[in-house]
Amino acid sequence: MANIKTLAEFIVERQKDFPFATGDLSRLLTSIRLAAKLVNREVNKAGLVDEILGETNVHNIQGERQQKLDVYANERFISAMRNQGEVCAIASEENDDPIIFDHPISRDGKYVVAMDPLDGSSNIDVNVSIGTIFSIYRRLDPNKVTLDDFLQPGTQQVAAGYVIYGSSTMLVYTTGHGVNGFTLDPSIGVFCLSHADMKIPNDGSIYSVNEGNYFDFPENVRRYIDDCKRSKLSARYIGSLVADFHRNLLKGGIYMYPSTAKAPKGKLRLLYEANPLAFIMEQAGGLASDGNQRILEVQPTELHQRCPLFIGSKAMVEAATKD
Ligand code: P6P
Repeated sequence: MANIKTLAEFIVERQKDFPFATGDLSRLLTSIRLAAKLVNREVNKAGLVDEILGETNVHNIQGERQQKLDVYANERFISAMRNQGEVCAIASEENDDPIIFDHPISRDGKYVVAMDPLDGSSNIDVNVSIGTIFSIYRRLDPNKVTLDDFLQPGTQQVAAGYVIYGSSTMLVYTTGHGVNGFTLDPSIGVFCLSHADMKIPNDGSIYSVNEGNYFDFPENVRRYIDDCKRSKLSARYIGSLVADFHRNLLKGGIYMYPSTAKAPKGKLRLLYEANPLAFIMEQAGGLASDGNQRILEVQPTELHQRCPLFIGSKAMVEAATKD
């Protein structure tokens, strides 16, 4: 077999990037890897197994009916990290409040994680790619976990990544030393390095935005979208953030979710959508802005706060966010 590097080998090899690494972050990434494989298995057969498909009668804080696969994914990632011991608390899109572990193995964990366990889940039933997004911080106080652990600006992230469950399943992450992508080989259940040191092209010919909201957008955004059309760029909007983000990362492009009248703060969540993807995007040479400032410098005030998002190729984000 060609010289395949597995995610496990890569994590150990890169541990050397951290002179004082004790292996804790490596072990944390291993628990995420395990949960991703379990979720991948259920996502891939969701069409066949009706107890996974369809909706529960439970609504999450977003007021959205929870899809059963959302609940399954949430539980898988929470239990994998609880049992692994490096994480002391998790903030999830699916839970109103942070989950603080009291488990002897994990209550002393030195990291906290913010995650969207299954973004784009309304696409599950129509077989469109969906994804998990995660953001990792060091806890602030070894003796207690508070909301402040989760309200650190994105610049304080230790690592961030996403899993995309699509035609193939990939795990893409950064620890601040570049971005690397791993593709799951289902025949052996192993993530293998397939996209080393990912970099987004400085400019691109794809723009992703829900143009149904066009007349609601700020005037400068409408002007930018008009310019994209005049320049004959390609409009690609899947309705699944991770899928649009991943394609733009590989090919160049911009994803926009501006503020609208209905959503003055935009729709996307700062802690577990915008921040982790902004960390990855900047590490890949792109930009991420809320229209006024760098996403990573926004000071969070609430767990589930929303923010407008302009993310992708540097030249495109600069053009889209200039007044
Ligand atoms: P709209 C999915 O609900 C999501 O959070 C992202 O994955 C996606 O890009 C966006 O919302 C779609 O929102 O309002 O355009 O349908």
